[in-house]
Amino acid sequence: MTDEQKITFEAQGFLTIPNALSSEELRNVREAAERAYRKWISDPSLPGGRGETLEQVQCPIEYDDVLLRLLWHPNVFPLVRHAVGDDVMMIDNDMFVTPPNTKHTHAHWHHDVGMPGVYHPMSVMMVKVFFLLTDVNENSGGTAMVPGSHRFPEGFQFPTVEDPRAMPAAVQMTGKAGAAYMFNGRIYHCAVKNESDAPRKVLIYNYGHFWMKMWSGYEPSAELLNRVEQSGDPVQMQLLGIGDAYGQRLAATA
Ligand SMILES: O=C(O)CCC(=O)C(=O)O
Repeated sequence: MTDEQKITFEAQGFLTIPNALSSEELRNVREAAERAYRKWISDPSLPGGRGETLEQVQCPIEYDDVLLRLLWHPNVFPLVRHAVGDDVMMIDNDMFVTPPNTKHTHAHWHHDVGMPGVYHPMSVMMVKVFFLLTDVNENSGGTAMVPGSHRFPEGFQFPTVEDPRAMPAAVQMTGKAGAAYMFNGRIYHCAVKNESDAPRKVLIYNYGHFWMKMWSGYEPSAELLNRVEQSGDPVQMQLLGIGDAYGQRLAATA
């Protein structure tokens, strides 16, 4: 992380990474995402959410290694590792497709992190990365955040707003396909409704500490674990949860 990125992430609670993917990578990732989506849509037994305001393809890393490899993408993962620490692990991963012209948001204002027993304002428990697969402007159903809210005191009362856009001081995340952004899971955030005529497509990778449990339903399959174990790669193995709960951390050279 550059000094500017460190200060920005600490102060705002989020960081944008324009051009995280090269145009060739973006093309490959989009094709892989489309294949995964087609498979998922044709088989209702595959896990995820099939709602009017959101199609949520659960565990895209199980569908294609192109989607798996984004977990440790060299333009993004080092920033996540810096923010979370050397004991970083995947907590969940999703592909979100927000249909065009949604009637309301699929995610109102919330924090991702709120477990009791930890003073969250000073902690970085989770960091979530969004890779944009489509261009996202103010009207296309993107994430909004209150800058700095990851450090607001426990119990801070945000106003209740009917339309997510009415939250005072919020900023709307926009960007070109191929861009990424990452945020501290405690930041107050939401999605706005998609008022555009095009679907909004993102890949989401959520990271936490190795001693945490993965979100239920996101534990890697035996087949994937076996493959990653065979690779012998310490980063891949740790990200998928292979190791001792309280001793596992990446070496400086990994
Ligand atoms: O779709 C979005 O931009 C927001 C998603 C969200 O709220 C979350 O991942 O916790």
